[in-house]
Amino acid sequence: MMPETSALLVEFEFTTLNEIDAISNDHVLGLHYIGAEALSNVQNLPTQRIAMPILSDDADLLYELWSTTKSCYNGKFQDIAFRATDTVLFGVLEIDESTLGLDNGESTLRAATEIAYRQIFLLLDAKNFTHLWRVWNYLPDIHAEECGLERYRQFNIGRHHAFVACDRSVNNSPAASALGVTQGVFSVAFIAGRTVPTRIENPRQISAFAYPIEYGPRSPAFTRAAVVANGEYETLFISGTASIVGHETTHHGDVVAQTQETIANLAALLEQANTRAQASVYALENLIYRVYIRNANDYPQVRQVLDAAIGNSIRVIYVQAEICRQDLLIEIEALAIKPLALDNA
Ligand code: 3EB
Repeated sequence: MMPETSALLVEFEFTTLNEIDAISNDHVLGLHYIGAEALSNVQNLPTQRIAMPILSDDADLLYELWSTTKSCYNGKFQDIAFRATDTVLFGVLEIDESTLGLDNGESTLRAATEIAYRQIFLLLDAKNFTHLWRVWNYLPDIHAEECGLERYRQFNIGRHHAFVACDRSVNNSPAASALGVTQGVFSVAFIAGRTVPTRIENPRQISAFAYPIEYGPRSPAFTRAAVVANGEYETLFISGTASIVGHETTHHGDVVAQTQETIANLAALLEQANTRAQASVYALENLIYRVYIRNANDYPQVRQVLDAAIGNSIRVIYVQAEICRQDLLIEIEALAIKPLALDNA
């Protein structure tokens, strides 16, 4: 007999499509729409438009769909468009900073970020999706100065304030990425659920939420990776990972060495996840990757390093993006979705 399980079952699927006609599937939660010209919304689905040039030659535009094994319902809450089942919620919000009309000389990105995260936490509290699992942040003009501080740092202040204001500890942050975009407005996409994620930190790095003040007055609220059980599947979300050891950027100006160091950091996270599972569940060869490269010219070299270290049959897309620290040339995020082994087989 199968044990009685609660109704909290959901299984993710993740598909990359080069073309999309009509998504008639009510199991789709939402999507990431990626490419230099990814400027339109896709049907009525929560869509995070990521206007970044794709460097690999798979396609000029890609659609990364998040779906589940259950039917989803649609919702709107303030600036958030979301879709959800009874156990998982995918939401997207965009804030056009030029519409905020601040008159107090405050950083518009800091204000927009605080608004965005307050809305997210309000929605999650109201719907009892207590746990934020994974967040993607895309910031226009990430390196520009605003009110005497780089906008990425202003973003960190706004995010930190919202966590504190909404009684969320930054030590319990979600997995995340934060990248610069050259087109489009500030956007945040997120996945939340009712189950507690297991947060994984990297022993080679200081936790981002504990970075020293030299990286900004408020530390970045994210964890290095998170594992969530969802129904018959377990999902590993690996945050944007870079060539950082301790809290310092390593290999300045050397994209090959930065890529190798980044892969060493990814491997360290997998080791933590496998130790926790007491089994070799995760391997570099089996992850799905998004690779952000600052200088498009570096793409062939970066690709060579990944091919040599991980193999050339991995699922990966390469995009050109600004990375939050000016001395970082590359950042890699990853994902794994594993069926849970049946204990009673
Ligand atoms: C780092 O390790 C690189 O601010 O949410 C990676 C992933 C980075 C997420 C964020 C920042 C963020 O500090 C930068």
